[in-house]
Amino acid sequence: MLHCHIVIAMDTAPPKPARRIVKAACPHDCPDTCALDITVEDGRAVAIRGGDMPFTAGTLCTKVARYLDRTYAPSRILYPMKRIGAKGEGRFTRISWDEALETIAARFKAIAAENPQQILPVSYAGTMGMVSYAAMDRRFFHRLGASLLERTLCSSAGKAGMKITLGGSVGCDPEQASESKLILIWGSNPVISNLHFWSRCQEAKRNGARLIIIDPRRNETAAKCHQHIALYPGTDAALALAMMHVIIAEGLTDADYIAQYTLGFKELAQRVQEWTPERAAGICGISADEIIHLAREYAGTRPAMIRLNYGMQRHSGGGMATRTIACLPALTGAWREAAGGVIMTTADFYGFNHRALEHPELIRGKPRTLNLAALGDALTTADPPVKAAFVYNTNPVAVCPDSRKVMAGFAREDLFTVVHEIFQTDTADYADILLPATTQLEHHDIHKSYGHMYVQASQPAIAPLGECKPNAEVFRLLAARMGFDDACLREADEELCRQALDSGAPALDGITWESLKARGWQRLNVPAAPFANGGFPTPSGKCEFWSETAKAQGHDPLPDYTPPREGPTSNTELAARYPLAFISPPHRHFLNSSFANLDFALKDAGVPSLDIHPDDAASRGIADGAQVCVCNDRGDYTVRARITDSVRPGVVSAPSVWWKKLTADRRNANELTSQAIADMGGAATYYDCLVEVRPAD
Ligand SMILES: Nc1nc2c(c(=O)[nH]1)N[C@H]1C(S)=C(S)[C@@H](COP(=O)(O)OP(=O)(O)OC[C@H]3O[C@@H](n4cnc5c(=O)[nH]c(N)nc54)[C@H](O)[C@@H]3O)O[C@H]1N2
Ligand SMILES: Nc1nc2c(c(=O)[nH]1)N[C@H]1C(S)=C(S)[C@@H](COP(=O)(O)OP(=O)(O)OC[C@H]3O[C@@H](n4cnc5c(=O)[nH]c(N)nc54)[C@H](O)[C@@H]3O)O[C@H]1N2
Ligand SMILES: [Mo]
Repeated sequence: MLHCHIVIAMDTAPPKPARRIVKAACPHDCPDTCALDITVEDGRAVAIRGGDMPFTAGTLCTKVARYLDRTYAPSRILYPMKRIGAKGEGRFTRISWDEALETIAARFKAIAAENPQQILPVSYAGTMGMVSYAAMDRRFFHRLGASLLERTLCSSAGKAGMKITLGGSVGCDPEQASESKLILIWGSNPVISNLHFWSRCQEAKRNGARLIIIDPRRNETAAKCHQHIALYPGTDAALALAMMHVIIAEGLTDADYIAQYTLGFKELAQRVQEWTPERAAGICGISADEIIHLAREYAGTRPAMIRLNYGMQRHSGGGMATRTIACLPALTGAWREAAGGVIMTTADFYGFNHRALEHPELIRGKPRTLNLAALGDALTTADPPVKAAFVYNTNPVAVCPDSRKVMAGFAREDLFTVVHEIFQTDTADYADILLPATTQLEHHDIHKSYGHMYVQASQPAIAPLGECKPNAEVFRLLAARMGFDDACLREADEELCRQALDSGAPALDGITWESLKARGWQRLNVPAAPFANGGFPTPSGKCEFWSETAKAQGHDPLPDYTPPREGPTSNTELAARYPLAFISPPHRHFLNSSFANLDFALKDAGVPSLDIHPDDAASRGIADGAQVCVCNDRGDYTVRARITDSVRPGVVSAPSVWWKKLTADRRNANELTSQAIADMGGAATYYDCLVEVRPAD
């Protein structure tokens, strides 16, 4: 009997669930764009690991290692909803997709009949996949005749600066950094925001390289570098000009590289003559000796890599600063080695077919362009007014500057707002119609990176949860409801992935959607040392110290220093009232405002805080751990003071971006930041911001 029972039990035991590994890519806005291996059992994702793409090599950051908690979070939006409370209150009731699409189409048709430019797409970088970021959505809004949006929150100043000097968003390969002997980490915090580049730095360090970081605060990375140069925010161009002064004055240049592969050396030499180390030292708040030693060490070490990152270009002069620093490696010939040169973003190496993805020819006439960095003004003062906003891939109420104005805009009763989201963000609370979005595990996408040289295919591991839909699907459905019959508004996601690769760019030779899917990733065909023999994508093909492009845009054709708009020496009137420079860089446990609603990240993150130097705290009667009010003319918020000499005197720093509604005073750092734009690229200037800090009563 017993024997028989066992046999029967074995026969009826459920079959072992089929286990498979799906290759995906991290969609988040981070230079690393990690390869992901998702383990799926019975239709459920059960594990996430780093994939075998060489740059990210199997490791993930602490946030994305818990991406399954994001995908399966109980707080996900799973169904379309309509608002039943006041704007901003966050009360909704479930509706069908049919009702949601019908409501949106009816409102869009009515508004478009008056003037379609009264409709504004509001999107940014919630996902960096080409299908979800800029494809069917662009086609839809172009066909509709909506206002265009300049997407400028992050990097457009730096990209514009790079374009002037190097011809585009190109540079050396960050993966080569392990072979460098000197790495300048400039306006960058790789331990927090570029983890796999930091692994390369550590390898280099073990091989005897020196690491020097240039940053107003001793950030998490600075603590692990050999030297920290704590300059005043927004003064990097002055430092670079003085470095060039020393390099040229002391004959430390690579005359042969300059002669063959650069333009305008004579004019540059003349320009930097006036930039003595003493002059720059006064502006940067560092010593002339620091500058002289840095210049000598930089020019005298091979290979030498500069890792520029976006922190240094979130300033009024961010474009010019990037343009200026980018001149350094051509002066010393650092480009000759694969592990030398400068890199801010690798994005332009890809050569994806953006025209095919976005169909700009669907734009009729000349619609106006509104700038996301000034969304508050766009929603409150644009003429003709914005009457409908379709928000996706972004949480503007939390992340856009001067956010009191952004909230005032979204609170307008006459504004019709659609939000397509994974979670009920600060922005979602203002939606009239709230639509459920898929996470990366639930849709196809194709990825470039801005911090390495690999293309990746991201494949769905699981079916969409609830009634969630990917971005492209929502715009296909909406196009159909609007009666748009263009064939390109019906193309499927995988078709879009193929089109991204179909550009004829040599960098994409041998890379097809099918070959990408098989392996998950492929390296671009870009040589290890791309500019060893010149060949820059500038009009002259050379590194342009003198730039006609800059001149045509109304900028100085030569490298220069543009002071901060809100600086203690450049704006003394404002600094008398608000003497502290306020920066609000990425938090270790958040990804902009993503993850900032998830229990695990909030638990690790603690409470909103502000780093302040002991001298600045003492003169204001601020005790460590005290609640302080940070204020300027734009707004104020309350945070806990952390007294630390990791920020230089005169600078305060508040890790960001918190969801407003999850903080005690329902505010965040963007109460303070300004809508003023940078010198280039229409870019936001988050870190060009003066404040005062006082004990909160
Ligand atoms: N954990 C985590 N990782 C992230 C993000 C996140 O939110 N969290 N965000 C992602 C995104 S969207 C981006 S754009 C990147 C951002 O990452 P980075 O490009 O590295 O930029 P930031 O972190 O803004 O700034 C880097 C450093 O610049 C410093 N800095 C500020 N002003 C100046 C200045 O005037 N000069 C110099 N030399 N330094 C200055 C800051 O103190 C900071 O330490 O990180 C990505 N990765
Ligand atoms: N004070 C201050 N403010 C800053 C910064 C700072 O350093 N300081 N950094 C700035 C920078 S560098 C950046 S890049 C911006 C980032 O600003 P955003 O691009 O707005 O980034 P997130 O805050 O991560 O919000 C993205 C939203 O997109 C949603 N999302 C993700 N995937 C999808 C999808 O497939 N479909 C849809 N429909 N939605 C999706 C996410 O759930 C998330 O709520 O913030 C800027 N704001
Ligand atoms: Mo960013």
